[in-house]
Amino acid sequence: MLNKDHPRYQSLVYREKIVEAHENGILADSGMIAHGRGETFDYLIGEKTTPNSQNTIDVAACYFLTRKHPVLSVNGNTTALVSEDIAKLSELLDIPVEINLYYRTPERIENIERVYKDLGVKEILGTDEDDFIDTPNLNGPRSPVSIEGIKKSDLVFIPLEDGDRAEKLYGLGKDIISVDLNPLSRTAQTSTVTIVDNIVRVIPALIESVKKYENYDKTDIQEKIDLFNNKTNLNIAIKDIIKRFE
Ligand code: PTJ
Repeated sequence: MLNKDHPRYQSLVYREKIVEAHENGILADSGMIAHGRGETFDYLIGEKTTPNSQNTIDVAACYFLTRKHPVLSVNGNTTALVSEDIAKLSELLDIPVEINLYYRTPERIENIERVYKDLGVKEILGTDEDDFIDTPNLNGPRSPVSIEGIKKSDLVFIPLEDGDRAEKLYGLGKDIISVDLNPLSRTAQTSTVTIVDNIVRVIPALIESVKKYENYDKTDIQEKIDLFNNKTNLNIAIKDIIKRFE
């Protein structure tokens, strides 16, 4: 029953998806708070992909194209907002989707697994049938990771979550690509590549970018990676916000 003329129509559509995912046992209760946090930062960045974010998305695409075992780690919020695009990205790159939840319950795992199964994802990891191993120095329900997935991976894509896991996985020598609208969060600050943008814009843009860069020469792809510096990227993201209000 949403009015398409409403000035914040898109934002209301995503809120509805969030509410629906909560009703369907996909989204954690706190997922609503996390979404509201994200909305605030999205408002500050202007609710669009900046040139700096587009460049970071291109760098992320280059990482995906050069690593042997990338994994897409998903939680409730990511599933609520962009499950279809995650399934497309998983197919395009032929890489697994691993469910990793902060508020892990068998019911939520089952509900999220069903979403990706219905979308035809070939390899879904992190379910209760998996063989797990703990992430060193990380406590809590996010610590166990699939031996075939995140444990084996050299690149983990972690959209939208809190910081300690990104830090610990990075410490294990893995490259971390995160998507976080808050450029100051611990996840943002400890990742190899931080895309400061809304996940709903990032995944479609990332799919396009992978399609573009897969035709590039390996040396050009490596050069794109080598020229990137995440600290500079985050500083530009913060300056982009300040510039909007000067
Ligand atoms: O599904 P679970 O059980 O794994 O729980 C997931 C949540 C999101 C509840 C949990 O990871 C959490 O509490 O996260 P935080 O600490 O609220 O962090 C979420 C981060 O994502 C914040 O920095 C938000 O600004 C950011 N964020 C929220 N929505 C979006 C976003 N970033 C990109 N796109 C969004 N749509």
